[in-house]
Amino acid sequence: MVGLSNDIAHSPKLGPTSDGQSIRESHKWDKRSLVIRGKAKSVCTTNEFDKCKMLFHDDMTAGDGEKKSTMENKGRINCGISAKLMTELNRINIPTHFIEQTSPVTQIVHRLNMIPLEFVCRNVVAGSMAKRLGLKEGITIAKLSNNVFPCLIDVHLKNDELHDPLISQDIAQALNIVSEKDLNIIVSLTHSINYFLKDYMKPKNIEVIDFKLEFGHDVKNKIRLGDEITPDSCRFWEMGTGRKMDKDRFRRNLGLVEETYKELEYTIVGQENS
Ligand code: AIR
Ligand code: ASP
Repeated sequence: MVGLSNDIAHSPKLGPTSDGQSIRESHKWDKRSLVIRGKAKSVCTTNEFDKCKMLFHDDMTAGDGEKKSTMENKGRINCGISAKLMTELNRINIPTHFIEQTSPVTQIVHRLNMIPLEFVCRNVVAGSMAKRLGLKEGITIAKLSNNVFPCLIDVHLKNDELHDPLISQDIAQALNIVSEKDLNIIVSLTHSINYFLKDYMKPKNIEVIDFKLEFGHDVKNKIRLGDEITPDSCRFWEMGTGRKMDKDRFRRNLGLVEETYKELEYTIVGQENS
């Protein structure tokens, strides 16, 4: 997946270099006005150096952009859901980029220098994990691990050309993409976000199967959650029935994509903004 805020500060060139040097170019804050168009969002600088504007689009892609479509109201739905969830996270002192929602499809966010990694937290086997390991979707990680692990955290390198390969935490450090200290902070934040999300969705009768997070440093070098938390980036299953309430409806041609996104918007944001 194309990282948005990934690019906003410095457009890191990723991919191992032939001489084995760090694959992450040194970061310099760019004072020019920048607009970065990603697959589902755009980010632009504002006249405040430490803030950006994020715009949510109606585009819908899957398979690293191979499958493309648009869905009416998707920008509004995802903008509202992410704003609500990140507001709740900020409230419980989990630092996110979110500052305020300024229109149905725009947010003002902290400007972040994104770490080009995706952190996937899994509570239940699904998607690529099921495929890669030949496991049935739906087994909890707790059951799979005889209660040793409540969840798993996978790390992927953000690189569309390489199809966001799964890497290890060691590789991420060895390639100098993230320091050990920052990695520990991110893993701890990911666990906290998982507790929050599961607790928040449970009374809504929704199980959090897995989700993908992206982090970056703000201008004061503090690590914050960036990007989005939406049905594009999470798997949500209705409890009891297992009905899919996320982007798998689009990825797997299950139909009722817009209806399900709207239902989720109503459940999380409380009302439709239309
Ligand atoms: N994800 C991963 N890359 C992009 C996204 N959105 C999210 C999926 C799913 C989780 O990460 O939406 O919630 C795991 O995805 P996968 O493909 O590894 O099974
Ligand atoms: N976000 C990625 C894409 O749009 C992967 C996915 O969600 O399936 O291609």
